[in-house]
Amino acid sequence: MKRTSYLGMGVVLAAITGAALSSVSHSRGDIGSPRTSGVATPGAAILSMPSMDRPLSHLVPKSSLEVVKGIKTIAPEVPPPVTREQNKIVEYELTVRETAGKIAPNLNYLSLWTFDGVAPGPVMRVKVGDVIRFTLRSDTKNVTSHNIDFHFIAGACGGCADTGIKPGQSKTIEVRALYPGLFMYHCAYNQEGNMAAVHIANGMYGFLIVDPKEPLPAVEHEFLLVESEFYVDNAGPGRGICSLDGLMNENPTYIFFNGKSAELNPPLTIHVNDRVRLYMGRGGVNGFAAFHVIGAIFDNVYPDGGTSDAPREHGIQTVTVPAGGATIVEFVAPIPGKLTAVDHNLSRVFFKGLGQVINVVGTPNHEIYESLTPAGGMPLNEEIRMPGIASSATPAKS
Ligand SMILES: [Cu+2]
Repeated sequence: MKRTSYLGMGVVLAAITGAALSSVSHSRGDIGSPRTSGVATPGAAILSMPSMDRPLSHLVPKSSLEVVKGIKTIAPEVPPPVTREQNKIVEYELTVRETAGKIAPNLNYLSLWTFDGVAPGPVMRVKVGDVIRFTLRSDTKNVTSHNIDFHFIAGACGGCADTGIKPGQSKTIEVRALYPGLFMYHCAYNQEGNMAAVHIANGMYGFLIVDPKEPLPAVEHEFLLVESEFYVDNAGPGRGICSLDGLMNENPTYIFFNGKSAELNPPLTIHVNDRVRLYMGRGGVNGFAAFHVIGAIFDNVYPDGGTSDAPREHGIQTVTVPAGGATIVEFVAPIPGKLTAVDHNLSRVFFKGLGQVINVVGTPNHEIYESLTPAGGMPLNEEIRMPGIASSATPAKS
Protein backbone atom coordinates (compact mmCIF):
# COMPACT_ATOMS: atom_id res chain seq x y z
CA MET A 1 0.00 0.00 0.00
CA LYS A 2 1.43 3.33 -0.98
CA ARG A 3 0.56 6.49 0.89
CA THR A 4 0.86 9.83 -0.77
CA SER A 5 0.89 13.33 0.67
CA TYR A 6 -1.40 15.72 -1.14
CA LEU A 7 0.00 19.22 -1.54
CA GLY A 8 -3.16 21.28 -1.38
CA MET A 9 -1.15 24.52 -1.17
CA GLY A 10 1.93 23.71 -3.16
CA VAL A 11 3.25 27.27 -3.05
CA VAL A 12 4.34 27.01 0.53
CA LEU A 13 4.32 23.41 1.56
CA ALA A 14 7.16 20.99 1.51
CA ALA A 15 6.50 17.39 0.62
CA ILE A 16 5.28 15.57 3.69
CA THR A 17 7.04 12.32 4.31
CA GLY A 18 8.00 10.44 7.41
CA ALA A 19 11.56 11.58 6.88
CA ALA A 20 10.80 15.20 6.02
CA LEU A 21 8.93 15.92 9.23
CA SER A 22 10.75 14.73 12.24
CA SER A 23 8.21 14.61 15.01
CA VAL A 24 4.88 15.27 16.59
CA SER A 25 4.52 17.63 19.49
CA HIS A 26 3.69 15.04 22.10
CA SER A 27 6.18 12.34 21.20
CA ARG A 28 9.13 13.48 19.24
CA GLY A 29 10.97 10.21 19.63
CA ASP A 30 8.20 7.86 18.65
CA ILE A 31 7.71 8.67 14.99
CA GLY A 32 9.62 6.34 12.75
CA SER A 33 9.82 5.84 9.06
CA PRO A 34 6.87 4.08 7.47
CA ARG A 35 7.02 0.38 7.95
CA THR A 36 8.19 -1.89 5.25
CA SER A 37 7.83 -5.29 6.89
CA GLY A 38 4.83 -7.35 7.95
CA VAL A 39 3.43 -8.01 11.40
CA ALA A 40 4.49 -11.62 11.70
CA THR A 41 7.13 -12.69 14.19
CA PRO A 42 9.68 -14.90 12.40
CA GLY A 43 8.95 -18.50 13.21
CA ALA A 44 5.57 -17.81 14.83
CA ALA A 45 2.48 -19.67 13.71
CA ILE A 46 0.09 -17.73 11.49
CA LEU A 47 -3.71 -17.66 11.62
CA SER A 48 -5.56 -17.12 8.37
CA MET A 49 -7.89 -14.18 8.07
CA PRO A 50 -10.72 -13.61 5.62
CA SER A 51 -9.56 -12.18 2.32
CA MET A 52 -11.82 -9.17 2.76
CA ASP A 53 -9.69 -8.14 5.71
CA ARG A 54 -7.27 -6.12 3.64
CA PRO A 55 -5.28 -4.54 6.47
CA LEU A 56 -4.49 -7.91 8.00
CA SER A 57 -3.43 -10.79 5.84
CA HIS A 58 -2.50 -12.81 8.88
CA LEU A 59 -2.44 -12.67 12.65
CA VAL A 60 0.17 -13.77 15.14
CA PRO A 61 -1.44 -16.06 17.77
CA LYS A 62 -2.10 -14.40 21.11
CA SER A 63 0.07 -16.95 22.90
CA SER A 64 3.21 -15.59 21.23
CA LEU A 65 2.54 -11.89 21.82
CA GLU A 66 4.37 -9.80 24.41
CA VAL A 67 2.22 -7.94 26.96
CA VAL A 68 2.56 -4.16 27.37
CA LYS A 69 0.65 -1.44 29.22
CA GLY A 70 -1.38 0.90 27.04
CA ILE A 71 -0.99 4.67 27.18
CA LYS A 72 -4.06 6.78 27.98
CA THR A 73 -4.50 10.51 27.47
CA ILE A 74 -7.23 13.08 27.98
CA ALA A 75 -8.57 14.80 24.83
CA PRO A 76 -7.46 16.90 23.02
CA GLU A 77 -4.15 15.08 23.64
CA VAL A 78 -3.74 11.70 22.00
CA PRO A 79 -1.23 8.96 22.83
CA PRO A 80 1.85 8.77 20.59
CA PRO A 81 1.50 6.85 17.32
CA VAL A 82 2.13 3.13 17.60
CA THR A 83 5.00 2.64 15.19
CA ARG A 84 6.45 -0.67 16.43
CA GLU A 85 6.46 -3.52 13.93
CA GLN A 86 5.48 -6.37 16.22
CA ASN A 87 1.96 -6.81 17.49
CA LYS A 88 1.46 -6.90 21.25
CA ILE A 89 -1.16 -7.62 23.86
CA VAL A 90 -1.96 -4.13 25.12
CA GLU A 91 -3.44 -3.88 28.61
CA TYR A 92 -5.97 -1.15 29.28
CA GLU A 93 -8.26 -0.53 32.23
CA LEU A 94 -11.01 2.03 32.68
CA THR A 95 -12.91 2.71 35.89
CA VAL A 96 -16.48 3.93 35.74
CA ARG A 97 -17.02 6.85 38.11
CA GLU A 98 -20.38 8.52 38.69
CA THR A 99 -19.35 12.02 39.64
CA ALA A 100 -20.13 15.70 39.02
CA GLY A 101 -18.25 18.35 37.09
CA LYS A 102 -18.21 21.87 35.74
CA ILE A 103 -19.13 21.70 32.05
CA ALA A 104 -19.92 25.39 31.45
CA PRO A 105 -18.86 28.53 33.33
CA ASN A 106 -21.86 28.52 35.64
CA LEU A 107 -23.01 24.93 35.49
CA ASN A 108 -22.04 22.04 37.72
CA TYR A 109 -23.49 18.91 36.10
CA LEU A 110 -24.48 16.58 38.91
CA SER A 111 -24.99 13.37 36.93
CA LEU A 112 -21.65 13.22 35.15
CA TRP A 113 -21.11 9.52 34.53
CA THR A 114 -17.62 8.86 33.28
CA PHE A 115 -14.87 6.48 32.34
CA ASP A 116 -11.93 7.37 34.64
CA GLY A 117 -13.65 10.54 35.88
CA VAL A 118 -13.58 12.41 32.56
CA ALA A 119 -16.07 12.99 29.75
CA PRO A 120 -15.15 12.17 27.06
CA GLY A 121 -13.32 9.16 28.44
CA PRO A 122 -9.57 8.63 27.99
CA VAL A 123 -8.06 8.25 24.53
CA MET A 124 -6.49 4.82 23.95
CA ARG A 125 -4.26 3.79 21.06
CA VAL A 126 -3.12 0.46 19.63
CA LYS A 127 -2.00 -0.95 16.29
CA VAL A 128 -4.03 -3.06 13.91
CA GLY A 129 -3.46 -6.72 14.77
CA ASP A 130 -2.85 -5.97 18.46
CA VAL A 131 -4.87 -7.73 21.13
CA ILE A 132 -6.44 -5.42 23.69
CA ARG A 133 -6.73 -6.97 27.13
CA PHE A 134 -9.36 -4.64 28.51
CA THR A 135 -10.69 -4.44 32.06
CA LEU A 136 -13.74 -2.40 33.00
CA ARG A 137 -14.12 -1.58 36.70
CA SER A 138 -16.92 0.15 38.54
CA ASP A 139 -16.12 2.36 41.51
CA THR A 140 -17.62 1.11 44.76
CA LYS A 141 -19.32 4.49 45.28
CA ASN A 142 -21.35 4.15 42.08
CA VAL A 143 -25.08 3.57 42.21
CA THR A 144 -25.98 2.12 38.81
CA SER A 145 -24.65 -0.65 36.57
CA HIS A 146 -22.64 -0.05 33.40
CA ASN A 147 -20.82 -1.77 30.55
CA ILE A 148 -18.80 -0.81 27.48
CA ASP A 149 -19.44 -1.11 23.74
CA PHE A 150 -16.34 -0.62 21.59
CA HIS A 151 -17.06 0.16 17.95
CA PHE A 152 -13.80 -1.46 16.90
CA ILE A 153 -15.00 -4.87 18.15
CA ALA A 154 -16.78 -7.25 15.78
CA GLY A 155 -19.53 -9.08 17.67
CA ALA A 156 -20.64 -9.48 21.30
CA CYS A 157 -22.34 -6.05 21.31
CA GLY A 158 -18.90 -4.53 20.91
CA GLY A 159 -17.97 -6.18 24.19
CA CYS A 160 -20.99 -4.97 26.14
CA ALA A 161 -22.33 -8.53 26.33
CA ASP A 162 -19.40 -9.48 28.58
CA THR A 163 -18.65 -6.27 30.49
CA GLY A 164 -21.84 -5.53 32.42
CA ILE A 165 -20.80 -4.64 35.97
CA LYS A 166 -22.39 -3.53 39.23
CA PRO A 167 -20.67 -1.08 41.61
CA GLY A 168 -17.44 -2.59 42.88
CA GLN A 169 -17.22 -5.24 40.15
CA SER A 170 -14.80 -5.64 37.23
CA LYS A 171 -14.71 -7.71 34.05
CA THR A 172 -12.00 -8.35 31.46
CA ILE A 173 -12.13 -9.17 27.75
CA GLU A 174 -9.45 -9.79 25.14
CA VAL A 175 -10.14 -8.60 21.63
CA ARG A 176 -8.18 -8.19 18.41
CA ALA A 177 -8.13 -4.85 16.59
CA LEU A 178 -8.96 -5.90 13.03
CA TYR A 179 -9.33 -2.57 11.25
CA PRO A 180 -7.39 0.69 11.59
CA GLY A 181 -9.12 3.99 12.26
CA LEU A 182 -10.76 6.12 14.91
CA PHE A 183 -13.46 4.29 16.86
CA MET A 184 -15.98 5.35 19.49
CA TYR A 185 -16.63 3.49 22.71
CA HIS A 186 -19.56 4.08 25.04
CA CYS A 187 -21.67 2.59 27.77
CA ALA A 188 -24.58 0.58 26.37
CA TYR A 189 -26.31 -0.43 29.60
CA ASN A 190 -30.10 -0.33 29.57
CA GLN A 191 -32.09 0.07 32.76
CA GLU A 192 -35.63 1.15 33.34
CA GLY A 193 -35.48 4.96 33.28
CA ASN A 194 -31.75 4.96 32.58
CA MET A 195 -31.48 3.54 29.10
CA ALA A 196 -28.12 3.59 27.27
CA ALA A 197 -28.93 7.00 25.78
CA VAL A 198 -28.95 8.43 29.31
CA HIS A 199 -25.59 6.83 30.10
CA ILE A 200 -24.12 8.41 26.96
CA ALA A 201 -25.81 11.76 27.58
CA ASN A 202 -24.27 11.76 31.06
CA GLY A 203 -20.76 11.44 29.62
CA MET A 204 -20.02 7.76 28.99
CA TYR A 205 -18.25 7.88 25.63
CA GLY A 206 -14.73 8.17 24.30
CA PHE A 207 -12.52 7.23 21.35
CA LEU A 208 -9.79 4.71 20.59
CA ILE A 209 -7.27 4.98 17.76
CA VAL A 210 -6.19 1.85 15.91
CA ASP A 211 -3.06 2.74 13.96
CA PRO A 212 -2.63 1.11 10.54
CA LYS A 213 0.01 -1.49 9.73
CA GLU A 214 1.98 1.18 7.90
CA PRO A 215 1.93 4.28 10.15
CA LEU A 216 0.31 7.44 8.86
CA PRO A 217 2.88 10.01 7.74
CA ALA A 218 4.42 11.90 10.63
CA VAL A 219 2.96 15.32 11.44
CA GLU A 220 3.80 18.09 13.89
CA HIS A 221 0.57 17.87 15.92
CA GLU A 222 -2.21 15.39 16.51
CA PHE A 223 -5.30 16.31 18.53
CA LEU A 224 -8.70 14.74 19.24
CA LEU A 225 -11.93 16.72 19.30
CA VAL A 226 -15.04 14.86 20.49
CA GLU A 227 -18.35 16.57 19.82
CA SER A 228 -21.15 15.62 22.18
CA GLU A 229 -24.28 16.93 23.83
CA PHE A 230 -25.64 17.60 27.28
CA TYR A 231 -29.37 17.66 27.95
CA VAL A 232 -29.83 19.62 31.13
CA ASP A 233 -32.63 20.10 33.64
CA ASN A 234 -31.89 22.69 36.27
CA ALA A 235 -31.49 21.25 39.73
CA GLY A 236 -30.95 24.51 41.58
CA PRO A 237 -28.80 27.56 40.81
CA GLY A 238 -25.80 26.59 38.74
CA ARG A 239 -26.59 22.90 39.00
CA GLY A 240 -28.04 20.50 36.45
CA ILE A 241 -28.99 16.89 35.83
CA CYS A 242 -29.98 14.93 32.70
CA SER A 243 -33.24 16.05 31.08
CA LEU A 244 -35.15 13.05 29.79
CA ASP A 245 -37.53 15.34 27.88
CA GLY A 246 -34.63 17.02 26.12
CA LEU A 247 -33.09 13.66 25.32
CA MET A 248 -36.34 12.20 23.98
CA ASN A 249 -36.89 15.25 21.78
CA GLU A 250 -33.27 15.37 20.60
CA ASN A 251 -33.06 18.93 21.85
CA PRO A 252 -29.72 19.33 23.64
CA THR A 253 -29.08 22.25 25.96
CA TYR A 254 -25.39 22.22 25.10
CA ILE A 255 -23.18 20.86 22.33
CA PHE A 256 -19.51 20.83 23.21
CA PHE A 257 -16.08 19.75 22.12
CA ASN A 258 -14.37 17.52 24.65
CA GLY A 259 -17.15 17.76 27.20
CA LYS A 260 -16.88 21.46 28.00
CA SER A 261 -18.08 24.79 26.67
CA ALA A 262 -15.67 26.71 24.46
CA GLU A 263 -14.69 29.07 27.31
CA LEU A 264 -13.38 26.12 29.31
CA ASN A 265 -11.31 24.60 26.48
CA PRO A 266 -7.82 26.20 26.47
CA PRO A 267 -6.61 27.28 23.01
CA LEU A 268 -4.30 24.93 21.16
CA THR A 269 -1.14 26.40 19.64
CA ILE A 270 0.55 25.49 16.37
CA HIS A 271 3.11 27.20 14.16
CA VAL A 272 2.79 28.45 10.61
CA ASN A 273 3.21 25.59 8.14
CA ASP A 274 2.88 22.89 10.82
CA ARG A 275 0.88 19.94 9.61
CA VAL A 276 -1.97 19.13 11.98
CA ARG A 277 -3.94 15.90 12.10
CA LEU A 278 -7.28 16.26 13.83
CA TYR A 279 -9.05 13.15 14.98
CA MET A 280 -12.70 14.14 15.32
CA GLY A 281 -15.41 11.95 16.82
CA ARG A 282 -19.12 12.52 17.21
CA GLY A 283 -20.06 11.09 20.57
CA GLY A 284 -23.68 12.13 20.07
CA VAL A 285 -26.10 11.18 21.58
CA ASN A 286 -27.89 12.26 18.39
CA GLY A 287 -27.44 13.98 15.08
CA PHE A 288 -24.78 14.79 12.54
CA ALA A 289 -21.89 17.20 12.74
CA ALA A 290 -20.73 19.48 9.93
CA PHE A 291 -17.12 19.56 11.07
CA HIS A 292 -15.27 22.66 9.94
CA VAL A 293 -12.27 24.70 11.03
CA ILE A 294 -12.80 28.42 10.44
CA GLY A 295 -9.74 29.53 8.51
CA ALA A 296 -8.48 26.11 7.39
CA ILE A 297 -8.90 23.78 4.42
CA PHE A 298 -8.61 20.05 5.02
CA ASP A 299 -6.11 18.78 2.47
CA ASN A 300 -6.12 15.16 3.57
CA VAL A 301 -9.38 13.60 4.77
CA TYR A 302 -10.12 10.06 5.89
CA PRO A 303 -13.85 10.77 5.58
CA ASP A 304 -15.30 8.26 8.02
CA GLY A 305 -12.28 7.74 10.21
CA GLY A 306 -10.95 4.56 8.60
CA THR A 307 -7.25 4.45 7.71
CA SER A 308 -6.98 1.20 5.76
CA ASP A 309 -6.14 3.26 2.67
CA ALA A 310 -4.54 6.58 1.86
CA PRO A 311 -6.79 9.63 2.44
CA ARG A 312 -9.63 9.66 -0.06
CA GLU A 313 -10.57 13.34 -0.15
CA HIS A 314 -8.52 16.54 -0.55
CA GLY A 315 -9.25 20.26 -0.46
CA ILE A 316 -12.36 19.87 1.71
CA GLN A 317 -14.03 22.64 3.73
CA THR A 318 -16.54 20.70 5.85
CA VAL A 319 -16.92 17.01 6.71
CA THR A 320 -20.10 15.21 7.73
CA VAL A 321 -19.72 13.11 10.87
CA PRO A 322 -22.62 11.01 12.17
CA ALA A 323 -23.38 10.20 15.79
CA GLY A 324 -21.22 7.25 16.73
CA GLY A 325 -18.86 8.05 13.86
CA ALA A 326 -15.59 9.81 13.24
CA THR A 327 -13.35 11.50 10.74
CA ILE A 328 -9.65 12.24 10.48
CA VAL A 329 -8.53 15.42 8.74
CA GLU A 330 -5.24 17.16 8.15
CA PHE A 331 -4.47 20.77 7.40
CA VAL A 332 -1.60 23.23 7.22
CA ALA A 333 -2.03 26.85 8.32
CA PRO A 334 0.12 29.02 6.01
CA ILE A 335 -0.47 32.34 7.82
CA PRO A 336 -0.60 33.30 11.52
CA GLY A 337 -3.87 34.04 13.32
CA LYS A 338 -6.75 32.39 15.07
CA LEU A 339 -8.50 29.30 13.74
CA THR A 340 -11.64 27.94 15.36
CA ALA A 341 -12.81 24.36 15.06
CA VAL A 342 -16.60 24.33 14.90
CA ASP A 343 -19.64 22.47 13.72
CA HIS A 344 -20.98 24.51 10.77
CA ASN A 345 -24.44 23.92 12.16
CA LEU A 346 -23.57 27.30 13.63
CA SER A 347 -26.39 27.62 16.14
CA ARG A 348 -24.38 25.08 18.09
CA VAL A 349 -21.50 27.56 18.19
CA PHE A 350 -23.44 30.73 18.98
CA PHE A 351 -26.04 29.32 21.34
CA LYS A 352 -24.90 25.93 22.64
CA GLY A 353 -21.27 26.41 23.63
CA LEU A 354 -19.29 24.60 20.90
CA GLY A 355 -15.81 25.62 19.80
CA GLN A 356 -12.08 25.01 20.04
CA VAL A 357 -9.61 27.79 19.27
CA ILE A 358 -6.33 26.94 17.54
CA ASN A 359 -3.81 29.79 17.57
CA VAL A 360 -1.33 29.84 14.70
CA VAL A 361 1.92 31.67 15.51
CA GLY A 362 4.59 32.69 13.03
CA THR A 363 5.46 35.07 10.23
CA PRO A 364 2.87 36.46 7.80
CA ASN A 365 3.12 35.29 4.22
CA HIS A 366 1.82 37.92 1.80
CA GLU A 367 2.07 35.49 -1.07
CA ILE A 368 -0.82 33.67 0.55
CA TYR A 369 -2.87 36.45 2.20
CA GLU A 370 -2.59 40.23 2.36
CA SER A 371 -5.00 43.02 3.28
CA LEU A 372 -4.66 45.90 0.80
CA THR A 373 -6.45 48.48 2.96
CA PRO A 374 -5.33 49.85 6.35
CA ALA A 375 -6.48 47.80 9.31
CA GLY A 376 -8.67 49.27 12.05
CA GLY A 377 -12.04 50.96 12.38
CA MET A 378 -14.24 47.88 12.10
CA PRO A 379 -14.39 45.48 15.03
CA LEU A 380 -15.08 41.82 14.35
CA ASN A 381 -18.05 41.89 16.73
CA GLU A 382 -20.57 44.62 17.49
CA GLU A 383 -23.16 44.92 20.24
CA ILE A 384 -26.04 45.88 17.96
CA ARG A 385 -29.26 43.91 17.74
CA MET A 386 -31.21 44.40 14.50
CA PRO A 387 -34.90 45.38 14.89
CA GLY A 388 -37.26 42.44 14.71
CA ILE A 389 -34.88 39.83 16.13
CA ALA A 390 -36.25 38.23 19.27
CA SER A 391 -33.92 37.55 22.16
CA SER A 392 -35.35 34.29 23.46
CA ALA A 393 -32.24 32.22 22.91
CA THR A 394 -30.20 31.35 25.97
CA PRO A 395 -26.48 31.53 25.32
CA ALA A 396 -24.49 28.61 26.67
CA LYS A 397 -22.44 30.86 28.94
CA SER A 398 -25.46 32.07 30.96
CU1 LIG B 1 -23.23 3.29 31.95
